[in-house]
Amino acid sequence: MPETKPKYYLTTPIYYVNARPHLGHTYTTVVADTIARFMRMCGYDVVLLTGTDEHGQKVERAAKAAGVTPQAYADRIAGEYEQLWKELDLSIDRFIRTTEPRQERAVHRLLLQAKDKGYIYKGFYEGQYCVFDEMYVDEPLPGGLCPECKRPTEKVREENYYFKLSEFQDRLLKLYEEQPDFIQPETRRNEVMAFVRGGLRDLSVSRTTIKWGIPWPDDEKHVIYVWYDALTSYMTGIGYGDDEVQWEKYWPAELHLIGKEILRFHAVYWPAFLMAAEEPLPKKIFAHGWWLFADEKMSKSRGNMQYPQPIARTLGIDALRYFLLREMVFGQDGNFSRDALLTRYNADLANGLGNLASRIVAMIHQYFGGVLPPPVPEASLSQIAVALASKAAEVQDVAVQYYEEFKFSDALESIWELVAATDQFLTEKKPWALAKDPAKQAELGEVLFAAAQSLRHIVALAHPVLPHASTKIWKQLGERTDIASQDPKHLAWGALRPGTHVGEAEQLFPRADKKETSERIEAMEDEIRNPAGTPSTAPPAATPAAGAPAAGAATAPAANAKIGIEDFSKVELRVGLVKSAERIPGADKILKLMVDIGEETRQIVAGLAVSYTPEELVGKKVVVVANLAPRKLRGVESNGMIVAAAVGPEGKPVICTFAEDVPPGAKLK
Ligand code: ME8
Repeated sequence: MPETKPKYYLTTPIYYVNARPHLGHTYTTVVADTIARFMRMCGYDVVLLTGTDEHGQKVERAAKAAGVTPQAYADRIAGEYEQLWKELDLSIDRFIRTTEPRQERAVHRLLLQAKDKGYIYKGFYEGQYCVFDEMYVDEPLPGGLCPECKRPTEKVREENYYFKLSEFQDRLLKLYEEQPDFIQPETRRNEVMAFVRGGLRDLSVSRTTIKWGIPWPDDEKHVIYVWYDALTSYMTGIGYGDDEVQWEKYWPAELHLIGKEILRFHAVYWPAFLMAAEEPLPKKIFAHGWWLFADEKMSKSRGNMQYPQPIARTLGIDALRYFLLREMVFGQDGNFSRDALLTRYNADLANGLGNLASRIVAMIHQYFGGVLPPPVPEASLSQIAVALASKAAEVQDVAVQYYEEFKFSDALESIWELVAATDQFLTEKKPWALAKDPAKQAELGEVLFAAAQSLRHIVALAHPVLPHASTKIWKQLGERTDIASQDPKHLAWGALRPGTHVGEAEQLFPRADKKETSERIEAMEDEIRNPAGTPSTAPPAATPAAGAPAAGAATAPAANAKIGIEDFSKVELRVGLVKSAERIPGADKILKLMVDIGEETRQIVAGLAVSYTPEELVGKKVVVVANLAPRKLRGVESNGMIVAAAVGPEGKPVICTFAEDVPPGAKLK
């Protein structure tokens, strides 16, 4: 009989498609991915679900403003979510869109189960409605403002179906008391309990004023309340009403991860909906805090969003993950700043882990020809490395416990204590000095053996947060096993066998120049925010800075990631002859060029105006990226990109030339 793993089902919120994903959405999804990876390492059969919430008035209005149908709008933004999670390489097992047919079947089923038990009735509502929160407001603040979001509410009058929420007050309070960790953190639990103790009113679960939603099962005038719809997607995603085997296997969810602003929907309405339908309840709801920007919640409505792609494309996916999890205490709010990001990156990743790993691997090459030396006999081991071994064991216990408690920042802090202890160990033992004395070969071997074991512990423990870098270091250490299936509770000191051939040393986190990197990130942010415009602080994407991936490239790998030749060969580089060049009114950094690339003459918009006049460019042979999808810069279509070096702190573009005359259209290899 194959051993059956215990299951662990966790979810992120199902994100609204009224705007594109930003760093806040990325945060919850990265946290979920980290937990999923940790639980998989611990031997669980993990299912991680995310998705998009596509119905309701918000989406209806956003689509109208964009002049497209709600479905077309939803398709576009849902696609952006899927694409982003792919680019960030998140280990998502299920993606649910609430406009899928299976969702309608599941919502109807859950609703009818509750209706059959007598928890749904028809009534009449007249009062205020908050479109932003998609909810009725029984007691608006002065001026008719919503007490949740402080935005104006709208007067509505409609016939509705109601859910008898008022009947669940006692059962909900009993649930919170009997399962104290149902709502976490503790402060949030207290808030919810106070709210429920204050009394619950029946909840309207249908709308006649909105068309964009799942129709009521036997009354087409009504659509189902968007939160009833969205919450049910946690069940649809694992087969409710569709695939009984999957459903039975994975429900109830072990964890719903959410931001604190949607706690009431998850901790009050959701369990009540499930109790009414007599379905099992999720085990835990964790409401985390917000990323703030300049002390305000980062949100689409405030327009102060930061995006994850510029960070991932500049510093790497793992750097983004590390920052999000290390900087914010899970459960509390945290302020985002690029300065803090780059300080952490340089201190903890470039100078910290990256440097330690490349030093250890390089020294094994330098002193032992790339083969891990054997430890010296037991007696001297105790003299040399026992303190480091016991620090590794202690950090292992502590970090695992922190992961289990979702204290990611603490877990990383403790793992980095082992990074510091290993650095300190090398500083004290001075392998470079031991190497000069032939009588100290055994001791040198012991020092590097111990440092490598410690590094192995570090990367295994950091794997849930740094999946890519940890895997690379793991392989550099000569490990053939899969790091993702190491049990973090049982890492053995000495598991790395003497005689193992280590890989090439590689600096995984090159030091970042703070000013230049910050400007690059900002320029890429600008580009995402205003794809048709010119970035305000750096050359536009038509001339990528040296080493910087093109802004807007959907799946550009992290700057420090290696690509295979098959990836490079996807880029079609050709010699181009500039036939004409002109300025674009109102844009002082870019020029519109007509470039002969052999079979055709292309219009290309390039950020070369800071370095060249139009006249200087005419007649020049340049390198053109010929197979780039067309894009608009300042409203002018660009069909390709001119390759240039980015020089100096401003990234001044300098075009490439050829040592000999070459015909336009010649391919570069
Ligand atoms: O609320 N800081 O969708 P939504 C941290 N569709 N996390 C943030 C954040 C920030 N500044 N901004 C957003 C909805 N988030 C509903 C959910 S679930 C059945 C339906 C994250 O697109 C956080 O997880 O507004 C928050 O709860 C979620 O995005 C809200 O996403």
